[in-house]
Amino acid sequence: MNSAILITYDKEDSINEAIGLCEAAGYQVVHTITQNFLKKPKYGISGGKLEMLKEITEKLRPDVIIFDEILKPRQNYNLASELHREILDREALILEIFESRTSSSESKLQVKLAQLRYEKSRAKERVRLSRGGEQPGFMGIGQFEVDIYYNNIKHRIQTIRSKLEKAGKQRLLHRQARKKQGFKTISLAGYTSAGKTTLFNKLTGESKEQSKKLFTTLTTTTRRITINHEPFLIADTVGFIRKLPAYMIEAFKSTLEELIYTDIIILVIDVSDSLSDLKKKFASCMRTLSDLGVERDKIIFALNKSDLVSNSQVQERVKILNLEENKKWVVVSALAEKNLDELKILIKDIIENKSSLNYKKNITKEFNDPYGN
Ligand SMILES: Nc1nc2c(ncn2[C@@H]2O[C@H](COP(=O)(O)OP(=O)(O)OP(=O)(O)O)[C@@H](O)[C@H]2O)c(=O)[nH]1
Ligand SMILES: [Mg+2]
Repeated sequence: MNSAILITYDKEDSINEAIGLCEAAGYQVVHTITQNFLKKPKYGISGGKLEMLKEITEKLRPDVIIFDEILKPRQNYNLASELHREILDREALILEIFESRTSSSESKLQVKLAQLRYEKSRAKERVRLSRGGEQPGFMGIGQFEVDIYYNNIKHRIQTIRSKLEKAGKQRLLHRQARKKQGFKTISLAGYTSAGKTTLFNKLTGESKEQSKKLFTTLTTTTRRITINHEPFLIADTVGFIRKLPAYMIEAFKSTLEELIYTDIIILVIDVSDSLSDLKKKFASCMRTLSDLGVERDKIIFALNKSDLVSNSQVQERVKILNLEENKKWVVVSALAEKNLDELKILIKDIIENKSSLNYKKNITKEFNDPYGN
């Protein structure tokens, strides 16, 4: 396993999530440095922290340094020149995880698209750095080559887009066929590691990989289940994460699009999270769903991992998430198979009385993501 020094925010939730991401990408974190502001212009971190980081890097000799924020090419370059190590920012790290996890040809294309867009957004500035002979690998290239490099990325993006469009059309045909056959569809959505696949397995009797690692699932799987003698199709999807730039969500759009057309979305929420994490993750999920254009009233909230918290803690969380006025939530434990029947009853009720219920809309407004994502 490769080793990494991690730089992240000075908060327990951030530290845990960042370590989770590092491990998911196959890095062992040998040291963590925290700071409450990571957007300083020159290095992201302060000069004092940089000195400390230099010393520790000398001593521990990690393979990479992981910076849990999005770095500009200039900042990345500045850090790399001081530390003589490869620097991975949050986006690059997530891309590495995605890359190692893809299995279907569609998800490979999606990840490639995200990588190219990452590359494209940095291409111009990287080339500008190279003008001063500063950026290794771009030394001494002229405007002509710069244009070729940039256009090449653009061209590859175009090619992948059209392939993905084709895959999207294929999905459309599948959807239409399912509709014709009279299947109602259910999709599981939620923050990464909330327990979507565990719930999927329990509802379908499957044994798809579930794990503590973030982003275990990248490919959508659909299975048939029966609820009260009625057949449904249920799909597991890629998890959400905060501070994901729009283009990455867009890269996964054809997969996530299923969420727009599905009859019911079960938004899986990990109730065992700390309150601040719970709120942030919830806001981030609601934002992503609303960005995708999902109708608010087809969401069921499944408060999962209830085996890890007390009843009163669950109630507190229901209040905090403002779910009380909304009748469409259920407390479950996928692992302990608790209340899964209640979940099924809720699904059935909604399908049967879809129009007769009146739900509160615009929950996203009350939960603005502090990171602006
Ligand atoms: N205690 C407890 N653990 C759970 C429960 N549901 C899931 N887990 C655990 O949470 C971890 C993540 O579960 P997954 O089902 O892989 O989560 P996911 O939402 O599919 O995650 P990604 O595919 O990475 O987005 C695993 O270690 C599960 O065993 C639950 O109800 N209770
Ligand atoms: Mg999963």
